Amino acid sequence: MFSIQSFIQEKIERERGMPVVMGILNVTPDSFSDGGLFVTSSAIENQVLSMLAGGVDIIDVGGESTRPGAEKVPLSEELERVIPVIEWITKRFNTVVSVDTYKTEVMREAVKNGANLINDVNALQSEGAVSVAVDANVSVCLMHKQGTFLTMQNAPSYQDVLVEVKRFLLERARCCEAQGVAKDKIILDPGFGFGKTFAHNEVLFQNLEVLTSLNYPVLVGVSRKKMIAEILNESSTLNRMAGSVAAAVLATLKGADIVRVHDVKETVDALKVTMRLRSS
Ligand code: 9MG
Repeated sequence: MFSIQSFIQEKIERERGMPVVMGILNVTPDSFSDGGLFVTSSAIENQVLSMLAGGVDIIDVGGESTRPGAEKVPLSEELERVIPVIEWITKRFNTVVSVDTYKTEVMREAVKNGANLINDVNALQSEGAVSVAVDANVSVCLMHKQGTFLTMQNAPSYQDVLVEVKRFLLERARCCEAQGVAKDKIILDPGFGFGKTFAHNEVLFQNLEVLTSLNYPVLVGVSRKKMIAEILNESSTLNRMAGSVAAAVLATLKGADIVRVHDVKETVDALKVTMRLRSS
């Protein structure tokens, strides 16, 4: 059965320290960066083929945008959006598929249809979510966020963001393990932009080593996010590629094992060069 830790280890050994690249496939009409681009089946197919050609390792399929204030999608609609896509990818290609959802029913159907990883921005806190992961024996990504999707960016506040994010992630990992999720199937994720100001994101990123030394793989997702825009003073999401690639490379140098990105080929190329030319 697929274990994310072995998957990462094999890739690192095979490809000179290269991290795992997770490509984002939003099948939503309203995602913050590529909303509406991948809603027809030919657009989805083209995007999957382009990510595979670019060197993607995991395709993360999501049917509901998690950007602040995004409209909630009814369960039936989310299922209709993501399940055929997951089934299509897993039947045709030998690639790992993750499902980006916080809804237990979507997780259950996704793993039945071949998803090997549950990427949950709610860290498996929905009723029954941990049981789905345990019963299907799949890997999970536990992400930190403060507050609800609707209000999380209103006034995020922490005494010490690094300490609180670290504590939350370790608590969730231990809680999942106590219920039967194997340790080698858990990924931690600080959740950049989820209930965090620019300053909070900056502290987390600058101190990423605190999280990457916890003995769990760490996923970093900053691709095209507002924190990149704020540094670049760039409002268009499509002009954030170079900044996003730089952040993915730096995250990897700070020990991140997985980077979640929109621009797969550009990120893979930058990582290949970095890994080949770095001193050790
Ligand atoms: C779905 N999604 C959006 N941003 C994300 C991030 O930073 N990490 C993970 N795991 N998922 C995300």
